[in-house]
Amino acid sequence: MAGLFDRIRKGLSRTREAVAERIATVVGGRRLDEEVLEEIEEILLTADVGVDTAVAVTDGLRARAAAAGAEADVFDLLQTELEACLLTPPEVKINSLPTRPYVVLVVGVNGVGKTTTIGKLAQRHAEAGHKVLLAACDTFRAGAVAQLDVWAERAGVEIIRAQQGADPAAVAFDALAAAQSRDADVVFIDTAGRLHNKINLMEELKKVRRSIARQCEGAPHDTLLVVDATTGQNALAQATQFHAAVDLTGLVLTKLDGTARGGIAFALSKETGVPIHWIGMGETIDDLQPFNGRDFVAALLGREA
Ligand SMILES: Nc1nc2c(ncn2[C@@H]2O[C@H](COP(=O)(O)OP(=O)(O)O)[C@@H](O)[C@H]2O)c(=O)[nH]1
Ligand SMILES: [Mg+2]
Repeated sequence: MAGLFDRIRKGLSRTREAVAERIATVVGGRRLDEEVLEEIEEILLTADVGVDTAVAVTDGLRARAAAAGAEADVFDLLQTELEACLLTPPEVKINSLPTRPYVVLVVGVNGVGKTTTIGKLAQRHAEAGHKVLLAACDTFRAGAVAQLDVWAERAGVEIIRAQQGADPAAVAFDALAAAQSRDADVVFIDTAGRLHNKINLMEELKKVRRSIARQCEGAPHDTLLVVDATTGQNALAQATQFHAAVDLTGLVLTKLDGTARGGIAFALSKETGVPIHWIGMGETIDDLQPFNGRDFVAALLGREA
């Protein structure tokens, strides 16, 4: 779909300027010799793809360029090499939820876009005709429930609220009981932002997870970590530690519109082995799009869909 790809292209424009445009300048009709390869590696590193990915990609370019000789188009080679570094997410389950209620736990540090992402996903599911329930388990921050409320109203979906200071594990438990008795199709559990290196807060999150599993066998069916692309390498530390604590099934990479460091998508895939499910490129609902490695790389390199 051209419209969709254009949106991704637009969202990735700052990273594209930092990667594709600089690589085009460096290559500029030259052969892919060691000097050019080194400069490409450097450019990839500044876009936060991480050392492993940068080295793997330039090694791959070197090998492919040798095989293809003078015919090699560096952007064709880059597309193949970069795409190979990304993991394919499972098919987006909006149209065919495998079980009911399908429970999605959403975690991450403060301000990364958890509540916004839930609002956007709730709206998508509501549009698909699903009965959606939101569980406001961010009982820590004043105003957090009200913020989720706004999204619930906008999407026309139900919400289970809790008092500020309530035990988030108990709220999650109650929300799942409500989801079962009301026959909800999908439940999104919003949690308080927490630093990945605060042990007690990570323990609290594990407790939320256990509480969900106790009320609903097999749940959570997805545990999504939301990370802010503008934080660059710190996003990696977050992903590693949250994954160790609550077994992530997917990542949501937000705020790609505000950064030239979109290369973090590659480092995240490589280091955690957890696929990116969604990318966020702005604050409106259409700015959250399913992740597709091929389109992501094409948009990054300024190629056609
Ligand atoms: N530019 C941009 N802003 C975003 C994106 N996702 C979320 N935001 C904004 O980030 C801020 C924090 O979002 P919020 O959902 O409250 O984060 P939470 O603390 O993780 O729940 C809000 O102002 C959102 O509008 C995105 O993809 N791009
Ligand atoms: Mg929030």
